[in-house]
Amino acid sequence: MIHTMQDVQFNQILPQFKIEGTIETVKPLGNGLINDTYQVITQEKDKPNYVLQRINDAIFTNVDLLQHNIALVTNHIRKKLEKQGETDVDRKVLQFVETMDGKNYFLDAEHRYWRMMIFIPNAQTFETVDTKYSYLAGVAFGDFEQMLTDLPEEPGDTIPDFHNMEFRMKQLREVVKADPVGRVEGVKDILAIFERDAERMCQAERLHREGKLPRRICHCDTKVNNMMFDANDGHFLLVIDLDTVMPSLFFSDYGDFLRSAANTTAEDDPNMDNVHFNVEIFKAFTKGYVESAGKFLTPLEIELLPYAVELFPFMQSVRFMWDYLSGDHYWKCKYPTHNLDRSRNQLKLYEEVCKHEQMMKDYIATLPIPTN
Ligand code: GN1
Ligand code: MG
Repeated sequence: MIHTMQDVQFNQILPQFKIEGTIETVKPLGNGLINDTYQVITQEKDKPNYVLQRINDAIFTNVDLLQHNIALVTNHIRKKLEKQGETDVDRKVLQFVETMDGKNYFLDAEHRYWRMMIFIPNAQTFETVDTKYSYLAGVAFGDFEQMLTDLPEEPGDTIPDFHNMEFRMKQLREVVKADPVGRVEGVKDILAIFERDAERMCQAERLHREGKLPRRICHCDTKVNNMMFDANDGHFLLVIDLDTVMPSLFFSDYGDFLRSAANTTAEDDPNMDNVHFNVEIFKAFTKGYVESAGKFLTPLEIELLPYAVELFPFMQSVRFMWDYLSGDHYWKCKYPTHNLDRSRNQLKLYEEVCKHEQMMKDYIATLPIPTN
């Protein structure tokens, strides 16, 4: 039985949750860069396994709001699925486990926040997708957004200004000015590219201020590995990692998915020759997304889809650079220039995507826009 890992005393945390069954093992799970995630396996075949997560409260500073949002979203989706007569509800929406005192997270003596959910059996995630899964992901994220269009209350901002490009530039400029770890001199070439394109990349916020672009409830972390598919026949099951579900400009989900899925390599590959834009993945995802989200997107939002594909690698490059210049406090790094490599990689992807702007526009123009 494993009851300690690094400095974590699992035997003090696990009994705080209303778990069924006898715990057999606890082991690390997944590739999240923000929270620490563990799988909790029970002995009995007829009892569920669980996912235990330590919430990174340096990033999600209001854990109460975070968990409130997630409960709001999962309860809403569950109700919808039940109403639609869905038979596999437990594998189509996350279910959180209450603590002994009826809360949806536990604060331990060392001031660490924990939450627990039921492990979804017979399901899998992918780090890369082919065109078939890309299409399914497009439909799925559009449907996910659609389900959230009538939430009974608006979720709060778990990370204010999360996908706000103006804010990300401001953050970057502040750290460039302060240069706390003396890294600015070495990245002047990249900073010049950011400044060259900043205004164009900030157009979404301007359009929002002018009342032309609405804020919608988005997932805001639509990386490929945040979706689960059935392990047997591959059908789509659910969207996971709901920490950043909040009001945002719609680009968030569309653009961020392609940022990870349509990169021909991993976001931290240090060899820039490997970074290209996968046009087939773009087409498949866009087709699926427009088929589902096209029901509620405005003509301007559809017109701006190619901009969204450019925006997300650009924004991610700025964010990785900000963390590199700050001294690497935000993302887990495996070596000293890890964030710098990530930033360069995302900038290369941005430049590759920009070369395909006309192709993206032409392709989107061929897609039928569904009516509600
Ligand atoms: C973080 O939690 P994770 O690893 O799915 C980040 C995303 C970035 C991503 C880059 C809350 O996502 O915004 O796109 O890393 N999440 C947060 O890999 O900052
Ligand atoms: Mg994640």
